[in-house]
Amino acid sequence: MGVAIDRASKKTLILNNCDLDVLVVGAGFAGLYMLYRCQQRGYRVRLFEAGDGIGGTWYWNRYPGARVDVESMEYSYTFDEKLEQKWSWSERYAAQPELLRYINFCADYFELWPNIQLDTFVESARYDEVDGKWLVETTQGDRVSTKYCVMATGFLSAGEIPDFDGVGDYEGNTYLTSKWPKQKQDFTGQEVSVIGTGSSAVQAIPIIAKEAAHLTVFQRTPPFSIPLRNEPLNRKFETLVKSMYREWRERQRWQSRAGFIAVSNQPTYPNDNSALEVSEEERLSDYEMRWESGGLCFYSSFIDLLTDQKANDTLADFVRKKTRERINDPELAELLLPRGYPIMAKRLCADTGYYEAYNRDNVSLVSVKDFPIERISKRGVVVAGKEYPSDAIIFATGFDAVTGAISRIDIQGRGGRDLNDHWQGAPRAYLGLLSVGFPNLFFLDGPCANGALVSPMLLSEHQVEWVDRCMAHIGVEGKIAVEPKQESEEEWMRHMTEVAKDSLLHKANSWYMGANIPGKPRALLSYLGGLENYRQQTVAGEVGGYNKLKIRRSSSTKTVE
Ligand code: N01
Repeated sequence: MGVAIDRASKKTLILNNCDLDVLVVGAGFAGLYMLYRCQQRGYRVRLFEAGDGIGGTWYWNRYPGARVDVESMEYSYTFDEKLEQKWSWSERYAAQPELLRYINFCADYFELWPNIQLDTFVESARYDEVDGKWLVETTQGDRVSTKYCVMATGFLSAGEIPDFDGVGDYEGNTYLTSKWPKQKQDFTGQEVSVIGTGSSAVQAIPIIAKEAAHLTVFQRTPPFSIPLRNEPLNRKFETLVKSMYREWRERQRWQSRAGFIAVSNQPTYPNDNSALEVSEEERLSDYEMRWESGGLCFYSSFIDLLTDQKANDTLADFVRKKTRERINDPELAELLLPRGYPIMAKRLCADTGYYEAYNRDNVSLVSVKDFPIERISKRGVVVAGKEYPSDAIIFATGFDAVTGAISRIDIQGRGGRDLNDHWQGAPRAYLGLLSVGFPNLFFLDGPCANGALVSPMLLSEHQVEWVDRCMAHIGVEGKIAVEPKQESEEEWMRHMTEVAKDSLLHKANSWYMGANIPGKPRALLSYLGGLENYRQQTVAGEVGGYNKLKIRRSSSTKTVE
């Protein structure tokens, strides 16, 4: 097939009528690993990426302060022991540029570049039942046919700016955290507005506050945020992890709730006790230990924190008390303290100096909970009739999460059925991997899997390996169509509902529920059964030669039971 990209000049070839075994869409961690597995199998494979660099979310989210909030030693590929030993992180939580360096290093190391085509946005994919192939078209004019198509488009990749009146008339500069310019932006001496207080804003605000003449933050829902406690990577900790990486990874996979086990530089097990069945002393001791460790380790605290409101309240009260201590002005603290929804029902934030930024004279907060942003004027942001003049407005307003990137592609399956119609009301996908009526179309980190609540690295590796085995089982020769049986998809959807029935996630308006996007149906987008359970369910889906799938070869229809 030849080389798709000259990496130095970034020139791409337009592919016309090219015939592939596998097309991978998206060059984040999941897509690149999928490409690697396909190359290892010797498939005719190509990866299309919309950006002019690889890295997915870490390519686009270049806003000041962007860094991962899962520990670097755990947020890295787990499938290659040599790579694990070779790479060394500089910080406990790597910043965006270092993550991008790591991803590019991996692409070099695994020799992925020849099959990566950048600057290529997939516009449509239509299934041709006669040939058993997907016909894929891109905005730059490629037309390829492919037996399998793997959507590795990411669950936080479709950035969203709310439809504020007047944005088009605004005379200052606008920014979207999820599509930040490549060049450093200098806010020195400027009046800057930030809209939103989710994870992105919480990271960006303390840094922009130090630069801007004045920073105004528009907050609709106060987040729960835990100090990250980032630091240069502790070399003893690195040596410890590297000396037991296989065991560490197995514990991440099988004996953690969300895919990470490091707490205070030690491997730990999740706390399987109820927060309500231990003494207050024991409960507070667990919370204190996690607060001191920092970051997201509260996800592996008491087992009922996300299913029992009273248990949840104990942690929410603890975090509010700690947070209050970080804010000098008690009135301001009341505005910043999260209330009215369970802690962790929206994604926890992890910050470096977020609340302390509000102790500065040049930072002010405008609550838009009761008085929403009215419009954007020529000069700034208008709330309750008052204009807040701004030289720059930063939209830290999040994503059309989980389904957004897929739904922006025109996907038509068997009989011309539209994927957006199939997912109307709520997305449906067996194991989060395949949907009825869309043969040979796999989703990675998509809806109905547990991308939202576990370490995405572990989930995507597991899914890639599942897809790889499935494709190898079925093969790439001849005419093939694989999709879930109708009853398999329905059974998975029932299971998803069953495991979520006691969850407190329903009590918050979050991207987990699609509730941050006006008009998006409110539905749980992710599987809440936990990583270990998901892995067991997917492994069970492979027994008996994938007997939950309908596999058709050539012109004969063969249902593998
Ligand atoms: O987006 P968000 P994000 N008027 O949806 C507000 C991951 N991530 O980009 O909460 C006023 O969390 C909205 O208000 P509300 C992580 O999984 C990870 O920050 O809907 N405000 C909210 O405050 C995270 O969860 C990392 O009431 C409006 C904000 O905009 C996910 O990405 C770093 C509004 C959006 O927050 C998304 O995070 C960054 C309106 N009309 C992100 N519309 C790390 O690894 C929206 N908002 C550290």
